[in-house]
Amino acid sequence: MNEKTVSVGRSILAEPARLAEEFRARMTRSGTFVVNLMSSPGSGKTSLLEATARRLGDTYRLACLVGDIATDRDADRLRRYMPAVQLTTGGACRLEPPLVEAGFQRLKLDRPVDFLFIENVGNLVCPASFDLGEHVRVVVLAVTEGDDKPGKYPKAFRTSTACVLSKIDLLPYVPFRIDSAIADARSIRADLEFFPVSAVSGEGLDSWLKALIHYRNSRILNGCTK
Ligand SMILES: Nc1nc2c(ncn2[C@@H]2O[C@H](COP(=O)(O)OP(=O)(O)OP(=O)(O)O)[C@@H](O)[C@H]2O)c(=O)[nH]1
Ligand SMILES: [Mg+2]
Repeated sequence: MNEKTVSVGRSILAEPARLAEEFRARMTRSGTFVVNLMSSPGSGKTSLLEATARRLGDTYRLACLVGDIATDRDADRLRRYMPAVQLTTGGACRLEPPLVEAGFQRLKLDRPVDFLFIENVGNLVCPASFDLGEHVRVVVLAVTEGDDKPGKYPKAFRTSTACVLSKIDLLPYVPFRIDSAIADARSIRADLEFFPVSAVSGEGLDSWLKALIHYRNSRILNGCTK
């Protein structure tokens, strides 16, 4: 250790991890199922949430927190369907638990919601390293991004339960082989579940919504914390 090194004697990730655990436990107790959506910029996270909320909003109470480096644009889009708070990171490439907690307080919910969606900052690298207190992590991969991406960004796929293959209405126009993308991702995480979806045509939404409800029922109603 040189004279410019300060030893703190513990992991700098220990405090965020503790906050995330506490948040998840609190959400479980209140019956709120938390979904952390990750993807590279523009893969269709907000569009997926808009389409999801249009369908789930009649039956379930929803809210969302949406992370971006700058602007309130995504929260403005999502507020049409559910309470939404924008978390602007001012340059940081991912959300972290203290920002999520602050955003949750800003939602000022008068009663617990059934689903809390967290749209992470568009980035396939940094968000994968931070547990936000979610019950399920979902990685979105657009067919326009290339079927070779899982192997190049393995942590996002290794740490996710589900992968939404988005923009499938564009499959006729791009050289994306769904089977290759699935095989690549499953070589990283064998039990990853896939949901090919188009937020534009609505294709695949039924299976995605069914899975969301199933995840919530199995983790919240059965009292499992993660
Ligand atoms: N054709 C097609 N376009 C889509 C689909 N989903 C999203 N898009 C388009 O893709 C672009 C990006 O979509 P967003 O939903 O803003 O993507 P995002 O992942 O939230 O983007 P960031 O928050 O900036 O990372 C927009 O022009 C959408 O209209 C889809 O299913 N099909
Ligand atoms: Mg977005």
